[in-house]
Amino acid sequence: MSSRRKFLKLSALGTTFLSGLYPIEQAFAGSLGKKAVNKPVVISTWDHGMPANDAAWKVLSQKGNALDAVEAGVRVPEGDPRVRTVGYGGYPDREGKVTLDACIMDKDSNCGAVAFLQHIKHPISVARKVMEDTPHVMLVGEGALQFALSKGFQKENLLTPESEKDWKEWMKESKYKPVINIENHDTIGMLALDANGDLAGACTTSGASYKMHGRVGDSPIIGAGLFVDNEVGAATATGLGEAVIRMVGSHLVVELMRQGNSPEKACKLAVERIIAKHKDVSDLQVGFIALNKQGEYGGYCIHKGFNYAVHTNSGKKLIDGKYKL
Ligand code: SD4
Repeated sequence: MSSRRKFLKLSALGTTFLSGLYPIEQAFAGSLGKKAVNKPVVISTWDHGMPANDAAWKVLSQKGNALDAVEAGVRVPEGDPRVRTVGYGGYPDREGKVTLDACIMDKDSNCGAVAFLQHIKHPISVARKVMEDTPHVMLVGEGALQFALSKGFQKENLLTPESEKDWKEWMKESKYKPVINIENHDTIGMLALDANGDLAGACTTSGASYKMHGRVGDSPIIGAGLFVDNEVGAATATGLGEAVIRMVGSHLVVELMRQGNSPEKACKLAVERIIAKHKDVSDLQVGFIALNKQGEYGGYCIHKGFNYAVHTNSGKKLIDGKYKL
């Protein structure tokens, strides 16, 4: 290329960079024939992922790391009583107790989780403390609560009058048949790729509404509700946890990406595996989202109705997940 043409091409790239539309790193990667890395990126399940992503983006856009971003992000729905299946205000189990599950995983495969945790508004932050301050990966129930209190978390009542009212209504018939996309639709799983190119993920929920006391779903199980491999990508799940655990869903999605599948294709193949292993999926909803090292992302679910939120340098959006049935 003549030096004049090179100059024109580079100055055009510079102008686009200044306009903020096309980060220069991607522009150069493209001009060198390498696949551009789209970073930072944060994606999360459902529409409450939009405000959660905003909080994560604040961290990412200031060159913060993916781990801090996902923790800050999912704390938003955890603390919002209007979000009825995460954290404070979440639907209780059939005994009227709000029991929470959460896990977090970083770029070095460090991970922490809590399950069947009561009275603590931000289980994701307790999960992070388990990861950072203990030799273990998971603490549950009373032990998790004692640990949280020892770390300065406050004991609170998480059952709001609204959730209590709905539970009492449910108790009249007490029929356990979760309504897909409604009673089971608010777990937040979040994945981020930071400016450094490192991945992390977080997943937090009050679990299936009106579950049996003591029931734990996929969300705090590393490999099921969340998995991160910094060489390949990350995935997280929402929907009926029992079906996700059976297939170790998020780990499966990451392994499918390792085999060369795009994030969306990997989620689709994992969903197909779940469908193949269950006789009747008419009432079964599962959705996955995934993000790879290039900053490509995708999602896929069994039934229509699942969506996920994305925030990149080009802005933020809510995407309807593609579906099988
Ligand atoms: C669970 N997977 O406890 C969770 C529920 C969920 O969207 O994801 N809801 O089974």
